[in-house]
Amino acid sequence: MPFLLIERIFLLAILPIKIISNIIFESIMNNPNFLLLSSYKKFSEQIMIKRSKSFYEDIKGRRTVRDFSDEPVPKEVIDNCILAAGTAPSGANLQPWHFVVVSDPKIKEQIRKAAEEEEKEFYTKRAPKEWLDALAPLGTDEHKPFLEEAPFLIAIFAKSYDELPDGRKVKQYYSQESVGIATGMLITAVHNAGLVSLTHTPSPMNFLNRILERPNNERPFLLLVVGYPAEEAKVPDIKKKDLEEIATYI
Ligand code: IYR
Repeated sequence: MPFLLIERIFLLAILPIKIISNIIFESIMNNPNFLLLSSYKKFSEQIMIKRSKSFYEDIKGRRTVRDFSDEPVPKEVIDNCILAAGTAPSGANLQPWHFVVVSDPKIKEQIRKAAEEEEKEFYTKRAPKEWLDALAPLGTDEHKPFLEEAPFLIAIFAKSYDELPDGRKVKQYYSQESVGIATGMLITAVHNAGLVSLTHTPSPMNFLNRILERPNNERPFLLLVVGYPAEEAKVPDIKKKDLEEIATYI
């Protein structure tokens, strides 16, 4: 009997604490914190036109480069570019990306070896003629020396789900889209910093999980090769579509 009494008193004491903590939890969930948009700066129409034009003029000079110099690049530049990519919008702000920055020559060698094996299969067996014809203007083949020559390889992984420290799985939303946006911003940041890059997509890329020791919930999205262009670097003579071809205004 006294035991039951103690239990009852204990329950009575615990109950209000539980109720209050539930109310606090609910109010956090239902009332997200909002801050004033203090980072926004409005420009005049004239300045906007000037800025948009000058950004276009600059970004249209970006080229995908395959001839890299081995000249070292400060790590801080890469850090800043990844921080810029990390500001990308993402599904439910879950930021479903992970960037692995490779500068270790031994790891680069392993990546080159594995990529060239896959690429050999691709160019000699897997790729249909139609695909090889589409690639012909780029002059690509299974040889990927840039994977060892360039100072940095950034392997971008997309999380299909996230894992909490206690092992619970957290679903990610629009992971591919989010990581695609972040990768675009990374490429832009690298260009803005004064470097060149190559979006390399050996297919399949599962070997990146093995070599870079990434968990199963991360899938390789793209391998970005980053550095200075080699002296006399050449790029294919290809054109971008005009505005009328890529946009419709209604
Ligand atoms: N992954 C191969 C083939 C390749 C595919 C596309 I689509 C390209 O735009 C470029 C290359 C390679 O990297 O050579």
